[in-house]
Amino acid sequence: MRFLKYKNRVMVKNRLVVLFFLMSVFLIYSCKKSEKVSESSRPNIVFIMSDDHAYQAISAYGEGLNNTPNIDRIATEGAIFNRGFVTNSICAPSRAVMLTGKHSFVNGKVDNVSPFNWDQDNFAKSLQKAGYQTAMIGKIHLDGLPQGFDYSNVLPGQGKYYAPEFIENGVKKTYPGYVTKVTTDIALDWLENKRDKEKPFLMLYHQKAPHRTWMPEEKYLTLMDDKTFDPPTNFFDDYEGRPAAAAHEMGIYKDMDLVYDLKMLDKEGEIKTKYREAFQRNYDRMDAEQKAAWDAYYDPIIDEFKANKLEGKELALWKYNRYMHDYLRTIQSVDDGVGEVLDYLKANGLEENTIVVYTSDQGFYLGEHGWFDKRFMYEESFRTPILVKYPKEIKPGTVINELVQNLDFAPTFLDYAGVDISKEIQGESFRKLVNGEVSEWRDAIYYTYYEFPGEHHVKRHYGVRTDRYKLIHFYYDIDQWELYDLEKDPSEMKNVYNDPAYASVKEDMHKQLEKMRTQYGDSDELNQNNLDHYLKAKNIKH
Ligand code: SGN
Ligand code: CA
Repeated sequence: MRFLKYKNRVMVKNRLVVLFFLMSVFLIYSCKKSEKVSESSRPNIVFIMSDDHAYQAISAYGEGLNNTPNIDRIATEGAIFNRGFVTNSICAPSRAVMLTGKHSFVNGKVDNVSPFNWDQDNFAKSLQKAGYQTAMIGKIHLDGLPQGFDYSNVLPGQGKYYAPEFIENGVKKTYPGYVTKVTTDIALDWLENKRDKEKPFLMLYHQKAPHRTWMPEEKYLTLMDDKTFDPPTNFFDDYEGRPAAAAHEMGIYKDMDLVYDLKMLDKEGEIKTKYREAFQRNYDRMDAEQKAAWDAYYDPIIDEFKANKLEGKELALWKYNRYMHDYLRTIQSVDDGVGEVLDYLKANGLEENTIVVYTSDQGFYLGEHGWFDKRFMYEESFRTPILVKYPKEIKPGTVINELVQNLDFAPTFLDYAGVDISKEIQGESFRKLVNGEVSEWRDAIYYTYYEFPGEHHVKRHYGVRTDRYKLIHFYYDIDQWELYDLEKDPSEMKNVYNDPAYASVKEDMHKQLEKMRTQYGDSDELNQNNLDHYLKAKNIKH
């Protein structure tokens, strides 16, 4: 009996061991299998962003200023957004909004001066946790080591056009050559040699161009040289009824520096301007060959400029044309880079399962209201280009006219990757919108801007935009309300806030504004806090 009992026990034990073994094998196999299946189906994401790229300067938007065949490919093969907007039209805050999916007054990066808290959640961190390989390449404009990235190679601050410095995983080094090309090469190198090819990837590929001071790449110095650009119809704006706009310091005629912005660095040193030395330092970064190409192009223009002694309207139009040529030339190199990345994806069988987004950190004025730069809630800087392709899901030639904001990128990427979207995120995924699967979408968007007193003199403001109307409140050293009927006045030349014909629109828009402020958690008190911090950081006495 004893022996039988023992034998039984051994048999049971053996069976258990076998069962345990089989279960383990099954578990290991099934886990691996499900991991593989879900990982291989998760889309890769290439998030391309340039700095200050106006939608007017992308040929897919049809303004006819230039030709960007590669950026246009994203629209042709995917979707173009006609009402893409930012929440705060300035560089570093815009990047913080994109990463966190939260408004500036929530993520804390309200202006280019305030610090960014990398410890808070961002979508790259979430994707990394979910098994993505992540990389951040190019301009980030947020101090500190980027968090959420397996690899980072970023420009310090604004970055330089020639012989740019980069910070690779925290270590500084200088690259010879032109920044746009260098950034593209780093991106291609990461795709080909540095990432773990077994995992889905997220790559933020962010160009410095076409940011001021618009220094073109050698090969594009003469691009469109025979083209004369006509300025927008409101180039000679008198800012009537818009005192905040009148207070600007971003006029092409009034504020552009002849040397720093317009490259009139004469060898004789006769053209003396406030920022001549600063431009000399940028020029000196070029090597001998680059300088020779630069001089061959600009020297005759400088001679002609000195001989012609233009004034008034003629001088304004000359400045506008110099600006447009340089600005658009820097974009041509950006477009080349987009082409190289798209070609890489195609050649490596990654095209079908990769989402490619092209956008800018905000829009930009190309002479509208007589301006360069951004910051205002007026259309050209409030809007931003957004083009998205994802062959697996998005129909070629899709056009989106709904109000979408840079606040929506984080939740959209998480949605595509099948990762939970935290309740704290304030944006909405536009995945279903692009697929035509939603019948309801937001009918208004909210905006804030804080960097005043500051460069370009754009006063603090916030506002709301619906499909047709826009209400803006400028505050701090001014208390000015503006209302625009975008259908009748798309160039925003006529402030109808005090027009009795718009009394009920005004009332509705005030209600909309309050609704937005409550929904997102903004208030006058928050504005005051942000203002106090800013003035302290800039050492300005209140
Ligand atoms: C620099 C530019 C400004 C620009 C800000 C912000 N001046 O200060 O013209 O408005 O950046 O741009 S420059 O002399 O340095 O070129 S942002 O895109 O970084 O927000
Ligand atoms: Ca910018």
